[in-house]
Amino acid sequence: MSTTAQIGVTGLAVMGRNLARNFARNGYTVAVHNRTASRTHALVEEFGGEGDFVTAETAKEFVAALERPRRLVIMVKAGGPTDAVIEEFAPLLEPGDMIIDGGNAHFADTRRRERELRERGIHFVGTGISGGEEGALNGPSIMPGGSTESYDSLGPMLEKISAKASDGAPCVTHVGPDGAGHFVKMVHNGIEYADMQLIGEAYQLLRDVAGYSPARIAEIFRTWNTGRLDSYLIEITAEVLAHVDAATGKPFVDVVQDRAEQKGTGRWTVQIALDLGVPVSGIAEAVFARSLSGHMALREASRGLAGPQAAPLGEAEAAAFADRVEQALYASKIVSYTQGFHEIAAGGEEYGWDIDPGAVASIWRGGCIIRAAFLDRIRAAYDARPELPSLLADEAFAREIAAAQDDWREVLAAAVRQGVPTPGFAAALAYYDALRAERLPAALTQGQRDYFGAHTYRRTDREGSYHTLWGGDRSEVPA
Ligand code: NBP
Repeated sequence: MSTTAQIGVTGLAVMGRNLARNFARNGYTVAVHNRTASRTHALVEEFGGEGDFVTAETAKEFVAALERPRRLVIMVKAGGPTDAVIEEFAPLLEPGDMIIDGGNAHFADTRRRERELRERGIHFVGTGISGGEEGALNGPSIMPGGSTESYDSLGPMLEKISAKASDGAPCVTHVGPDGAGHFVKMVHNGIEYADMQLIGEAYQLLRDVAGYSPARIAEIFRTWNTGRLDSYLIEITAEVLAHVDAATGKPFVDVVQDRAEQKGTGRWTVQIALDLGVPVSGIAEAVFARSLSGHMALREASRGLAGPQAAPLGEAEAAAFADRVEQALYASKIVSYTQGFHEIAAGGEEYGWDIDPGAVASIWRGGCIIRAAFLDRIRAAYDARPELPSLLADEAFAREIAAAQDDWREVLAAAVRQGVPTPGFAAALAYYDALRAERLPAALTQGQRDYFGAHTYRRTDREGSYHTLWGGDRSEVPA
């Protein structure tokens, strides 16, 4: 066995197989390995002509096939399987070697693995990879964490196989140390949940309030995709809505069960946001909306509940309403990215990662599910002001929201009047209104907390903490 492979991939299901082919197509010699060897042989039989593969049946053979320092990519099911594979391979490695975990690991697991392997001199590079199987083959967006030293060795290879943005920039950057890459991938997926939810709400409003057919809505999404909403998700939404079910001749969207799953990274984004104290309300609503959709018994039991009676709009009104929905969708989208980037900043601060938000926006411009023209704008906002406290503080975004807000409110009012659930739009607008509010009812909350639990409060006009003697003469005492 020659030690010629520049990189190895173990775990050859859809993602690993396509990633291995991507490396090979880019001129790298790739060692390939899978727990079940038949997958390894199938890969080489089917795609061996695409480049140089070295097949390995055992872990020992696999490690022996790699040039040093070794670069070993794991693409197995996240969780226990990743630990099992690390356990199998780490004893065969030497200091300076690199293990790249391209699965959807929880960043806390990545931090643990990185720490444990660092003690053995091995670089562990938790790497977020987005773009599904298509992206893995033709160019994903890649979010590596781990040490700078490992990125020096891996960066050029990852840049080669990554997606390229419209300006040719590779969609990969060293996000930060240890779990930073998987953290950013997690938030990417949370934003993806929110984007999909907002698009779903726009669709439902066009269907129920404007009274449009799926085919007509597909046309509207196609038009939107030529403007500021230009994105992969809007593009595929038009495709899905235009699709007709071959078996029934009905719109495809009408024959698919309306229950979605929520698990993994979307849920983690919200759980971690709660731990960090970051209000990602739009992402949370997206996760909850999926959760609600899956509660079939609860939905069945609630079907008879009263709702408003409202007729669809007339033709001219419907067209005007569709334009308003575009405004509401765009404004809500700005808010969900604002929330996602806030979580990235908070995670970076908590774990000492020093993440460059402009670079993150930049590598999401190609390859990944949330790729969108809009990300160029986010990158520009952070490039202009690296310390931007919030995307809403960017003048250009603030101006756009100012222009959209009347329509945004109108759309929500129509949704409420007609009983169309729009939790994503509503959460986004509530976030916007709360942030810009002069006063929030949190003052009252503090008063209540002081009343029942002597939790104390701060005053607007003086330093210090205070408590009112609610049960006594109601005089105020310093706490
Ligand atoms: P799966 O997540 O379906 O995992 C299947 C692979 O894991 C097979 O190679 C299987 O080997 C291997 N494996 C398992 Br399961 N248990 C193992 C163990 N104990 N020891 C060794 N190998 C084990 O594959 P995937 O859909 O290609 O995804 C791979 C990773 O990429 C996952 O972490 C996923 O979350 C992530 N990801 C997926 C996508 C996507 O669109 N699918 C996108 C982005 C990231 P076997 O063949 O012997 O059973």
